[in-house]
Amino acid sequence: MSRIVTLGAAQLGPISRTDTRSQAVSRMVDLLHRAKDRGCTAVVFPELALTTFFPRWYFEDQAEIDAFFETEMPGPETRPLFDAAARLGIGFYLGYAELAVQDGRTRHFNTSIIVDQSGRIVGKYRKVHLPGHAEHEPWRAFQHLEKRYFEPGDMGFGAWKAFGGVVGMALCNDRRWPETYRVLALQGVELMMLGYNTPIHYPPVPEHDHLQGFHNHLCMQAGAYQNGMWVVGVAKAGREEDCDLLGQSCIIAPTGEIVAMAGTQQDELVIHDCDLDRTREIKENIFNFALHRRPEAYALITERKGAVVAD
Ligand code: ING
Repeated sequence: MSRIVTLGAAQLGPISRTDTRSQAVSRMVDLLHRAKDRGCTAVVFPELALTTFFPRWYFEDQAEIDAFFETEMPGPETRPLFDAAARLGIGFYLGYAELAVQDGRTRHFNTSIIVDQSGRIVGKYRKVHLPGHAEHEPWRAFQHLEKRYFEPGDMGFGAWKAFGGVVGMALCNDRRWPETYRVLALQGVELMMLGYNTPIHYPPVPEHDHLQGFHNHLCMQAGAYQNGMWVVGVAKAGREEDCDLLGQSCIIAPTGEIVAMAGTQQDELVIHDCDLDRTREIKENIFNFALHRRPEAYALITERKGAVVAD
């Protein structure tokens, strides 16, 4: 028995601050056409795929910040992406900055959606783990102000039936936290889609800069294996506004093996025929949760936020 779904990791190269959403969308439409030619069911685009990674700068004017956010999805500039996807019969994951008015309050989220092959939004996720800092820190070569510009996601980690399986989403820093994969896997997720914008230089610990690629794959490979899921991780890559962003977009099997990876730092489509039934090799054996997990021993994971050393 096999449930093959052909997935595309649709990596994007740099998006400059002056690039319009329409320019980013037309690059993504090109990738959709390439995906169609190669028989893809769905593709994964990066985090914040419509604009440059604006948290690298400190803004004081909220209007300047809000200009990077989408107030409707799809909107006039993103509708061509939805139309092309529906015309080609390809689903997609898209990361973007979401401005939402909820209960009379304006909210700002780092968001991703899953759109099915008919162009319908079937799921939305709002980034739970916001990295970086909330105040201007001029000592840094560049800022990482996600804690300033976004609120923590208020939807938790969801799972949706799509593309013939059970699909979950994450965004960038989420991929470094094992809880992300486990909460999805406890909902039966067989495929995690995620986009990332990861600077090579990490100002707090520059001696780890050369390890960014290793850590990127280490987290996703471990998450895939320990939860028996396919992971498609897709970069916004290359030198973007003088900041080098990690590429290495990849498709990882439930065994933890990287089965396909990008070889450039620009727009690139990486494809693999993913057999969703291969998740069973892991989920029904080495990581059979119902058989082997011991939740009664794990209470601290949800009860305690920071580490505490007993006296
Ligand atoms: N970016 C980075 C990430 O988690 C980061 C932040 C960079 C953390 C380098 C640690 C080291 O990949 C986002 N957008 O979360």
